[in-house]
Amino acid sequence: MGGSTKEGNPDGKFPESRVLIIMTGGTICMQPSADGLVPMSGFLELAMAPRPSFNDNTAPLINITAYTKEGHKLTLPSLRTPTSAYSKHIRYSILEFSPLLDSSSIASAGWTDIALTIQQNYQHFDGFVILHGTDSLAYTASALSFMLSDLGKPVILTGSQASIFALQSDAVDNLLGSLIIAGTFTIPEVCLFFHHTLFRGNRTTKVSASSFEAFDSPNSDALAKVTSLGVDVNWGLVRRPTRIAKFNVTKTLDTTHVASLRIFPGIWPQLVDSVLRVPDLRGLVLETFGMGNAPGGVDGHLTKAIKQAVERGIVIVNVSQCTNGFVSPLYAPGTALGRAGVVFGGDLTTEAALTKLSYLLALKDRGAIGAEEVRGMMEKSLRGEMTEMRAAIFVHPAGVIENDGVGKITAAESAFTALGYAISNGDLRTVRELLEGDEFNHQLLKKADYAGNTAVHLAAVGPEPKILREILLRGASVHVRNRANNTPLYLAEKMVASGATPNAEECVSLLKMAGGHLWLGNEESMANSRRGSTGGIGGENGNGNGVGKLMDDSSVGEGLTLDVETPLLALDPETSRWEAAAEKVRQDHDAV
Ligand code: ASN
Repeated sequence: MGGSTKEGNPDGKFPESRVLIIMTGGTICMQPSADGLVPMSGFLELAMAPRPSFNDNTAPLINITAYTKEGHKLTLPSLRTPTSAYSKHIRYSILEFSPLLDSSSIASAGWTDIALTIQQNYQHFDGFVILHGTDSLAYTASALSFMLSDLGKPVILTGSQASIFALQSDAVDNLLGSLIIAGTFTIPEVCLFFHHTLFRGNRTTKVSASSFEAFDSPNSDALAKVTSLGVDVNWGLVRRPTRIAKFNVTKTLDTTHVASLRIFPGIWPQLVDSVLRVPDLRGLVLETFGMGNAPGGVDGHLTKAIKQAVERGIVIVNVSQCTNGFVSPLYAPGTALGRAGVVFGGDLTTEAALTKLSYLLALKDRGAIGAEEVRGMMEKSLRGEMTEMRAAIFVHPAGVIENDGVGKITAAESAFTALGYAISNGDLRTVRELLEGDEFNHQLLKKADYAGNTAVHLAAVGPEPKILREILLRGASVHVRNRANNTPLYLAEKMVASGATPNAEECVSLLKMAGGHLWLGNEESMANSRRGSTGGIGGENGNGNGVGKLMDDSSVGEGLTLDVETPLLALDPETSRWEAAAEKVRQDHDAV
């Protein structure tokens, strides 16, 4: 088994993951014209296909399925990268928007288009890369972070300062880095990748108009760095789910009733008052000095104008003009603003404050939240966009699990082994004990055994659904696939079919509630294999259910193609089990 060569993986050796690139425009795809630089279509053929780092040329150009934002089926040509440092190819396609934009012209309708496109394609891809101009990139990244709730897969925005067609450009590095991260790491966040650095999108701001180091997230460390040794992910910072819920999209933001205003020395209070009296204005981001101060003090005209606006129901959010630091009512002028009813936005960027306000006002419009909740939620972190002021938590020294010092790996390995045994014994108390406490224990949720099974895989086929629930509520991903390419949901469904555990159905429904889905790419792989050329990845290490040698889930096989060693881990492309599984996938898809 697995001896035949499969399309999309001709060497039969390395898995493929699948990424959808959504092209919205920006310098990255621009070419000179009589009117200056303008975006050009045909990026896959013109910019990516000719470059060996984006096209390994060993696999035929196969068509894959994607969907428009309206849900219309598309058949798109795809390419794949050479094998990455993570022993994986990234297969990708590009869905180009029309018209392509200079990002200075993007508005909330564009954010809606991106969000809906992700939603329509969510089940078909491991991750998403959004190509976008840099001018408004931090706004789009912030907006999407609020629009996409209970996200389980990486969404990475990038662009470049120089066109990919220019001789000296940052485009290839930015795009390749984004593609590899999106196809390799289950980072369930809206991120921005630029100049070898992965940022949380809603923490970013554009800091340079021309330098390749164009973005920074001044109040938050990077989520990952690309170095000569590979991608160094700061897993301690990556957000994880805290509830069991499916991925969902808020389709529109209310950007038409918000504004931002930058205070300056000598600003005319009447001017601020006029802005606050713009008909239908509902929210204002006030960029103040330092830690949140504005001229005038308690009895000043400015403070009075602000107080009256708050009384009229306008939400005014105080953010700092400084790139670094936060606002607080420490000084008298800031305290006066607080007493006037201004909401303190902590260390929010203006981009995040404005889009968050637009998001909350849209929720209020739909009746999902009330006016007081808008104010309350502005001061709380919804997507990691602000630092919440609370007691410092103990974080285990970085890298204890991730790094590969021999003794440390042994400690992590034995902890994961213990977790595996507790799961298979249905021992909820021990599972809790093992996962309780510091960051070190939480890292266990990102670990996998030698067959690539994470704690979620093990719990999905274990005897106790309460354990699965516990693990999901602690932030484990339902999307990681084991070395044989299977999600926890797939394994749980197999258990139901075999009637092996009485509780398997509960596991299936829990996983579905948490956004788990079957892998629709299998259908295409199957169609390819029917056409006679096939490809497999190593399920060769799979041992089924056991807890074997420890691996990091970042290097777990997430490929599209399957190989066989053990029943639960893989399907045989040459038998009818393929057909049965694909039929099941199709039925599931229809039911969605
Ligand atoms: N004006 C361009 C844009 O934002 C700038 C860039 O992408 N570097 O679309």
